[in-house]
Amino acid sequence: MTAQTSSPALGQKNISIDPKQALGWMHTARFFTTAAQLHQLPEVSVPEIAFVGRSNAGKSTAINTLTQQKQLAFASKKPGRTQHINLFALGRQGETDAVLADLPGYGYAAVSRTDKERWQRVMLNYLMQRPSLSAVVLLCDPRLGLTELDEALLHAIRPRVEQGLQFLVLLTKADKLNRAEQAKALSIMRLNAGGGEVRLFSALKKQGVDDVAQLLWHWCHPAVPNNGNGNTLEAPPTLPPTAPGL
Ligand SMILES: Nc1nc2c(ncn2[C@@H]2O[C@H](COP(=O)(O)OP(=O)(O)OP(=O)(O)O)[C@@H](O)[C@H]2O)c(=O)[nH]1
Ligand SMILES: [Mg+2]
Repeated sequence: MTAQTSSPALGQKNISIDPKQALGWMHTARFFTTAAQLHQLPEVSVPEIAFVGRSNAGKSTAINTLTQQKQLAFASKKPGRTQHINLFALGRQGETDAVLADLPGYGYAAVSRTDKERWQRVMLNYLMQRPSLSAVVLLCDPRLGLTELDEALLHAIRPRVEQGLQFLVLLTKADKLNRAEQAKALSIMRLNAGGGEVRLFSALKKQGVDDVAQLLWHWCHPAVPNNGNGNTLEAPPTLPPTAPGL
């Protein structure tokens, strides 16, 4: 499905899941809930992966591409399309084992200053306090690079990354770059990503899709290295089940 191969780091950490299985798991995504305020979000007992980034970076499109669903998340040419935190459940019905969160983008010029500041506060509180948050996917259009708000976000999550929060920078719309520009964007971002993963991604060309699906699967199913028989075991979810419907 994609031009990219799995990263060596992924292979070293885990016995790599088959890309088809990872994509099958992503395809189980269904709408779970939506909230305008942090306190309206239900607690969840499974790993939550947040898609964040400036407005129009391609967050909703990336969710639709990874889940192979056309309209799960609202994507639009018009910036500011996503205005709530939307949660999607993953795993077979009744066996939710992860949640994806599509967040409104920041930096959209037409939004009033008060609304911008309110949203930035909500997002930073979400990133710093949400107990189930296990991974952050920061989407960045490599033609624009990291903005001041992206940098502020990276700074805000750093303590949680040090405590084990997984982190991926997705360089979106890679179809707009030639091969040399892609390689350059990748190496620049690797220097800035502070130890997080970095991948090129194109919803249009389906670039990076297999690799990212595998990475997210592994993050949500951390393998216990050895059970004594040379096999890997699935670790149970880290949080007790509390959320209704999960
Ligand atoms: N060429 C190209 N365009 C893309 C790609 N991904 C997204 N887009 C386009 O970028 C625009 C914005 O995409 P969205 O997914 O709505 O972006 P968003 O980050 O969710 O935006 P907000 O909800 O406003 O924060 C749409 O016109 C998409 O079609 C891609 O991989 N390649
Ligand atoms: Mg969106």
